[in-house]
Amino acid sequence: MVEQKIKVTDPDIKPISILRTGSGSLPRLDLTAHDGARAEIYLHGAHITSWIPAGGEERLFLSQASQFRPGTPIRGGVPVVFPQFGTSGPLPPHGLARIMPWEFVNAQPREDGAAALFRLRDTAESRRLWPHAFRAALTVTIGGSRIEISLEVTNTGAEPFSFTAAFHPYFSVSDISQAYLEGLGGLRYHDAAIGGVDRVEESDLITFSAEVNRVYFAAPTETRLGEANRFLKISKTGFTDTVVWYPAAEKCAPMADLEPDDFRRFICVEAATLGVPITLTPGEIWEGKQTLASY
Ligand code: TA6
Repeated sequence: MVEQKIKVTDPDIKPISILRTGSGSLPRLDLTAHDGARAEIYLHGAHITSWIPAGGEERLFLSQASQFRPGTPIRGGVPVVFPQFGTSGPLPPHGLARIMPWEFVNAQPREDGAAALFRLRDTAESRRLWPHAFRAALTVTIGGSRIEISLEVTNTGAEPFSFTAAFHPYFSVSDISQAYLEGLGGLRYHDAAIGGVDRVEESDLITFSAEVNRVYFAAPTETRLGEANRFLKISKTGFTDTVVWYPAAEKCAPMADLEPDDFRRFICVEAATLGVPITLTPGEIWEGKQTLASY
């Protein structure tokens, strides 16, 4: 395992980031804040695979059966979805960002934690699949009980383009049958699990027994994921919608990069913009954020 200490702005401050060789020999940044909050981020996809709040425990699910291979998405953590959500267009499912190698720009101590910046630009290969010039920047900021994940997309070309995007976090749960999600009551949603119908959410408290695969449109800034003994406040800005995905046993079983009973161990609550795609004119920038606070 190769370890390389990298950019620390103040020599008196202990290193906050180490670039390692992670699973599948892919490069991974290990980021630590002064208060002990930690995150691991693969340059492949700028994919966060671990987040441990200060004094806390792992809050992300990462599949033990995940592949770590160029061109293949990592299963679990926080996939970055861009410029296509799911299979809604001609690109690979959930777009290009999660299967491309990102550049690590720097890591900085912050007053209340630490931040790492990653960048992605269009390449000949990306333009073959999606013929647009873009720059994407992902910033991961950790500290205390929080993590903030920010995606900025710039149109660096001469023509406008449109895209859909999301953060697709897999939250670790100790027991899915005890977990509940609050804050989506009264919203219109599209339900892909039951034949693609549109409905209105009747309950403000969603529990997970059968498959859930829903896009909640014009979703509020905050939702809350509760368990018997812990709680996650999930906030977003810039993204209009919220996607909730729980595969249940039937959809989990055929997935080669999940263990058969992994459906018990995670729930995805995604900050997304898919109802109305984002359009950027040349030079224009869009930013979306998801912030998680663990209690
Ligand atoms: O966000 C929900 C979803 O689009 C589901 O339809 C489900 O397929 C999931 O994401 C995982 O997609 P993936 O391409 O990572 O297998």
